Amino acid sequence: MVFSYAFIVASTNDFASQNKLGEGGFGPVYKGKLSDGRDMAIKRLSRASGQGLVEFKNELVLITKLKHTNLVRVLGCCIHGEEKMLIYEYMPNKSLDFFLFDETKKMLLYWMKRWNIIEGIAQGMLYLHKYSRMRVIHRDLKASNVLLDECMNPKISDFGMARIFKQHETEAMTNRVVGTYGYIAPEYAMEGTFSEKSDVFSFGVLTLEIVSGRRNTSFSHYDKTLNLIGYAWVLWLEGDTLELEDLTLINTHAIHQLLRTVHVALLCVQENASDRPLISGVLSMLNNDTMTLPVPNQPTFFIGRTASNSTSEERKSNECSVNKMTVTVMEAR
Ligand SMILES: *[C@@H]1O[C@H](CO)[C@@H](O)[C@H](O)[C@H]1NC(C)=O
Ligand SMILES: *[C@@H]1O[C@H](CO)[C@@H](O)[C@H](O)[C@H]1NC(C)=O
Ligand SMILES: *[C@@H]1O[C@H](CO)[C@@H](O)[C@H](O)[C@H]1NC(C)=O
Ligand SMILES: CC(=O)N[C@H]1CO[C@H](CO)[C@@H](O)[C@@H]1O
Ligand SMILES: CC(=O)N[C@H]1CO[C@H](CO)[C@@H](O)[C@@H]1O
Repeated sequence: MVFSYAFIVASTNDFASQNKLGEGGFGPVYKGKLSDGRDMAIKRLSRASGQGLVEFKNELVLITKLKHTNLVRVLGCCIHGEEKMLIYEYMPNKSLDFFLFDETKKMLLYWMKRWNIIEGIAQGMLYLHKYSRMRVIHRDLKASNVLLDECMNPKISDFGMARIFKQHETEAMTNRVVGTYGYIAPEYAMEGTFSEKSDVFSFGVLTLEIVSGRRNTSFSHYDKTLNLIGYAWVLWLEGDTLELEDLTLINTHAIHQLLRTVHVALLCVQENASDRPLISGVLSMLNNDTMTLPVPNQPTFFIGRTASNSTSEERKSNECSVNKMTVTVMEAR
């Protein structure tokens, strides 16, 4: 559906700042009202992003064909000269990062909610990878791209970087690596190769964030350059996975489920893409308590971006996206 510019301007009170919901990957997002009274979210693509038209059309063509309860629905678009806007269904509870990384709001996400969110994201991905009529690689799965509906069900959004694969295609190369630092798989960051398995990698990072309520960024626990993956791995080796969980109220069944979830996440972030499961495998492992899980190989540890006061030497090595580390703490086992 095409919306008129005049309608959008009226509905957002000329993009008034009090109607601004946030800043997405390609520009600000505003809240407006549909003529039937329902709320809508308007993503106004920034002209400065320089990534306009191609991604816009990409997203539009893709997303209008995709329908799944764990994907956000697009209602239409608006094109006005240079201006391009996407109109989405409105998600009252914002995005996952808004809750997950906030000290008080994260308390609302008790374990069962988190588990439902992880499972829902996996279901949405399974649809993208397998059950939509196309095969879609999202390429930018992260907490801020997971929106929450009024019941806190997850909805994957932001298909601006997604790619459609032909049925026989299993991986593709690109010269322009897009995505978000910290979520992108090593083979994608280094060689530009992306596939279902690079989405699975991002899912693994996201799952560790959801379980721990902590960002992928640096940790001070053992070494401030060790990030979430490294941290989860070290705790897993030490049989200390529960330390990842930031909530105290949890019953025995939930502990079992939580350990299983972290185990599956570690399988997803394995360095060698062929060792990682497909998302269909991820779902069976998450849902079937009796299935034996393979032992994960050591993941690649990303070095977190350090504080701005780091030396330029350090900064240079941090910019290099992939780095292997020896974890000396393993000896403490
Ligand atoms: C990844 O695993 C596959 C299958 O086990 C193996 O053939 C390949 O050499 C491995 N790649 C690397 C870089 O280790
Ligand atoms: C769960 O996994 C076990 C062991 O792999 C398998 O035998 C069983 O059929 C699975 N159950 C379901 C419901 O898929
Ligand atoms: C860098 O900044 C952090 C806090 O922002 C501070 O604790 C640390 O001492 C600083 N390091 C140096 C080398 O200035
Ligand atoms: C946790 C939370 O903020 N939930 C809210 C989600 O949105 C619905 C509808 O706006 C609210 O009623 C919930 O309180
Ligand atoms: C170190 C690292 O990977 N940081 C990234 C974690 O994810 C956020 C997005 O949520 C990125 O902005 C960071 O760069």
